[in-house]
Amino acid sequence: MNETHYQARRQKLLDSIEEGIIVLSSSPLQTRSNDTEYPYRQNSDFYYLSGFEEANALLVLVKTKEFEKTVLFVEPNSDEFALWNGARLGVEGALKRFLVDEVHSIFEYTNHIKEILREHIALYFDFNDDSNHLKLAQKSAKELRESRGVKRYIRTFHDVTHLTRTMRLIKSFEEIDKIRHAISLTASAHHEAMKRCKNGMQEFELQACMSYVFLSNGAVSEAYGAIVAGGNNANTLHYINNRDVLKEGDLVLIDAACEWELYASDITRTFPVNGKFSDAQREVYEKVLDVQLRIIEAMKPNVKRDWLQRYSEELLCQALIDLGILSGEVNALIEAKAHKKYAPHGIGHWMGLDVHDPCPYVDDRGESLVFCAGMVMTIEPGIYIRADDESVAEKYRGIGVRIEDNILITAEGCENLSSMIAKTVDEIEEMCKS
Ligand SMILES: [Mn+2]
Repeated sequence: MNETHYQARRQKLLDSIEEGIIVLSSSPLQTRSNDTEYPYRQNSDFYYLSGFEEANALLVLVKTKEFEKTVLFVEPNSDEFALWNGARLGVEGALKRFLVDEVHSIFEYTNHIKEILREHIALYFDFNDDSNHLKLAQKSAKELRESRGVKRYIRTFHDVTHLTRTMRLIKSFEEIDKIRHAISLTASAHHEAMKRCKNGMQEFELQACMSYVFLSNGAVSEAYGAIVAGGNNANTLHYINNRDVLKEGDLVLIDAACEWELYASDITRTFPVNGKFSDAQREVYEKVLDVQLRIIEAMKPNVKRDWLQRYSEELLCQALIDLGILSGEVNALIEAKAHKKYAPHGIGHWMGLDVHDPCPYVDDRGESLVFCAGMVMTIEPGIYIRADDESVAEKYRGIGVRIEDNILITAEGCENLSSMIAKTVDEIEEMCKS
């Protein structure tokens, strides 16, 4: 991705508004303990429009009927900071690198913002942005309203993320390349876990062997906290403790993936700790797999996301009936939400710069969006049967299965970007053996 990509995105954003000021902040640094911080991760919307990974920065876009302007505020370089942390890009460096009209020190923002806002009537920002920079912009807008001689002042606040996240729905080739790269490392990591897994290992040992694959291949971070859930732990949907023993005869569910240049992957595989599915495990597994394959097959342009969710619930409900876990008629069971006990979560989510990409699911009228080429969605059906659920045949108790892939909608249909990861019973047992 080069600077012209980011410039084109800013232009597209400006083209979508009539006039006004857009303010977007970088992520704040997050304290981990005392004076140490979590590794820094840029705000996805800010990054999408700027390509800038440093903290304490601000992007301001100006649009009037007569002209447009992009201003970046960055933290200036200092010898003191460089000594401890390495050099920042600084004002000159940022001006050289980015295709923006002006770059100023963030410390001059206070002086600039009032001038920038003067005679403008609309302010666009992220309603979740609680930075002091944004608060100052709002305060300046209020002061301008009350100053003498100001004819036009900010009268409307707009949610800029609705615009940026609508743009983020359709991924460019360059973005899809990054997602593909993240997935390729994640594929190796899942295969490594299948190969390494042995009875009696700790869940965190599998997590560690996956982290090794990510880090040793240059990924900076996991895309989210890894779930390595042996046996009944798989029935806790967000199990991230990963501190239990992997037992002979259990399945292990791994939902783990890396981020590559800020783009996520999100993959789940479930496999037997000892490398061989029991009959009951295979029955449940193949039901979930069948549901997943049928949903992916149905994904193509113009299909409504809502319809896909409903279809997945029908398939999961039927699977639960086939297994003898539910009885009755599919529509009535869905109406009564009976399947939610065993399949409680949605079928998938947008994925991109954020693992759960916060792009809209409905249009301005509240109608479900239809799939278009370039959208990326996870497909992750699961069936979860708690060990203490006496309403289910004993052989199924304690089994939790989820299978998750990352699907790109194409002009013709869709492409499973993670199709190289072992998934059928035979492929998984083969991988576990090697
Ligand atoms: Mn997911």
